[in-house]
Amino acid sequence: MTQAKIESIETILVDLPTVRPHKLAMHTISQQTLVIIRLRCSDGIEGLGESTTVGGLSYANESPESIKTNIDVHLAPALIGMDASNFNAAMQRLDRIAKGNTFAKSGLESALLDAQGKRQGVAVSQLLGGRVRDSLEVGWVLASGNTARDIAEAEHFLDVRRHRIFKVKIGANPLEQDLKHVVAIKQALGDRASVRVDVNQYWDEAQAIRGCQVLGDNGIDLIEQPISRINRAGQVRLNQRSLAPIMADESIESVEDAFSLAADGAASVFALKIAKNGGPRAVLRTAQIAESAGIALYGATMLEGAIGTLASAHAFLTLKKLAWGTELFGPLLLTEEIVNEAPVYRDFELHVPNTPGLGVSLDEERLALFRRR
Ligand code: MUC
Ligand code: MG
Repeated sequence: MTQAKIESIETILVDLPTVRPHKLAMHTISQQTLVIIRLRCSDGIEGLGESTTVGGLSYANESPESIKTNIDVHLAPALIGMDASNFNAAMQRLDRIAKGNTFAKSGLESALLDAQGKRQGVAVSQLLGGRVRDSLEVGWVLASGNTARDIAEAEHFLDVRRHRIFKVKIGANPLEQDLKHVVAIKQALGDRASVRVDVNQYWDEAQAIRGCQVLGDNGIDLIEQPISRINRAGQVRLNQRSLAPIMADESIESVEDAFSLAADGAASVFALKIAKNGGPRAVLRTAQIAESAGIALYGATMLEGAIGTLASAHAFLTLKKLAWGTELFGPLLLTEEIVNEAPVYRDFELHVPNTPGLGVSLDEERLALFRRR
């Protein structure tokens, strides 16, 4: 077999409406911008990847536009001409020429994996060592900002067997108001659902001490990123005193962050995101650190569309244990699809294709309709 080289890399911004405004502490999403990557190889094979973030620049230090520019100007030129099947050489070159930029790197690594899977006729999960399951439990994020509406949304998803894990977005409102909101949702759903919260770093330590106490006493199962990622000592203290487990999300911006959080004892659960680690292979390094440290795992999202969601899913399928399930619901938050094979959600789970690559292809007409000009 002659060696396939990376011939060209195209990045495409796609703006898609959401099914309802999605209110996070720092930003309300009513339109999500996907960053789609199309990597063409000299053997005619095309790999797809996605480098999507949320909330412009309000969530992380890469925006859709900076991701596109950094790939177009810096990362793609460094990859052109390289062996398309050598993930190690390609990703090590990117790490040499670019600090951080894990979102951009994640989409490129995903595209290389998709292309190689198609080339070999195997699923990306196979390239990652093999899947140990075919589907993943998927939770939903309640973020309408209204208690009655959140409860109605959760009841509906329980009825139609789509979700039974609900993560409530809080942090923007006064503490007592947010706590009342979450406790009311938990009381309405009772034992039929797992209710969790994501504070997106919006509490200070004093608020978090009270917040974690009330939430733990009221049956909330998991508390995600209650305080700033910068306050490591505070995270360690909260992790020691909170009844409900503390999950690190924003605290993990790299595999190295995962190691130091584990070493410090700053969280008992890690949110795994391909975008925060630099790709499906990179996120598995963070998972291995967690496994070695006895830290439990959750398959998290940056609200990617089908491509990024499946890239994450193929990695999560290979893990020994995913104790907290996943939140790979991104495609369900969007009103439009730009792929030919919409991800399959059934009986609380995402069913992941076992076809070559990621198992997804672009619908060129719909892409043309929604791509940014
Ligand atoms: C986050 O902080 O978890 C993931 C799901 C969601 O609703 O927001 C994102 C970001
Ligand atoms: Mg989070």
